[in-house]
Amino acid sequence: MEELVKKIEELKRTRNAFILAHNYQLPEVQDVADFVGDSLEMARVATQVDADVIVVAGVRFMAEVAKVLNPDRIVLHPEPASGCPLADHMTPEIIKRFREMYPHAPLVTYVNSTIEAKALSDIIVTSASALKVVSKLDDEIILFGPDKNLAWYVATRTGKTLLAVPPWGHCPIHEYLVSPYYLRKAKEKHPGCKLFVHPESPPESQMMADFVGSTSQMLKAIGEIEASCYILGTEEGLAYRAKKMYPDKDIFPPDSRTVCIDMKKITLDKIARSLETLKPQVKLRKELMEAAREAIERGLELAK
Ligand code: CIZ
Repeated sequence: MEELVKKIEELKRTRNAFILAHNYQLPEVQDVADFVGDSLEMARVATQVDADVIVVAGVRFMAEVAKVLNPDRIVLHPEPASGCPLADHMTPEIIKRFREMYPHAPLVTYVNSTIEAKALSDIIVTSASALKVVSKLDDEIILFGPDKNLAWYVATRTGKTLLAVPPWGHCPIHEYLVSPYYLRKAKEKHPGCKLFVHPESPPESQMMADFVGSTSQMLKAIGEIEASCYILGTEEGLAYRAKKMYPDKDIFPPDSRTVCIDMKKITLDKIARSLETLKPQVKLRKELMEAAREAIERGLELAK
């Protein structure tokens, strides 16, 4: 592994490349990255880096966002099969049906969505920005997709009506493995720990939590909510990042099976190969990129 890391470091220099990694990536991928964060942070950093090549260690929609915000740079996604089942719930056909039924409601779309869905949306949010952005809107009825649990989280805190597009959209990891059943087992295994839960988790799990927030908000909250140990109710990669930031605290994922297989498809050897060959590059249709960029930028502006 040491050899591979050296090779990647060398390729980064020769290619003038920058590696962005999501908080859910494999530990060794997080360690080799120039920046690790959530998708909002990754999107912001992507626009500021002075690199010819951006490597996105994350799922497909994250690589697409990096390309949309950096259309003139080479954006590499080392494993194009790293997708997001949550994103796939919100198809253009479903969006059209809801738009027809609620022609006056804005469509606020979670960043975990396809480029086609983004291009049909008014505003793009992340789990870190959704609450702030929706609170700022004058509208009381809002179409929100594709995550029904995040819609519930925002609706309960803003008092607005968020119609989930589609009503069944969910992330399988959060829906089934950050469920009350696994959280109860985690609390039994680690008594006395604070329980943090991601808003992609079911309402019943959110109601059990000491804190509900995005990955970046959870990392911040560990520093603010005093405890000796924490259970992070989200994909297990975040616990690695958190332990690096807070070496004196005990931090656990809810269960060893809370793993997003798609996130873990990005490996060091794929990153090295990608930097060597400058493939696979993210290529998107111009009109899709332009429409998506408008919605993403509106969301970034409102998130300020
Ligand atoms: O926004 C992101 O990066 C995701 C997918 C989760 C989170 O809360 O950071």
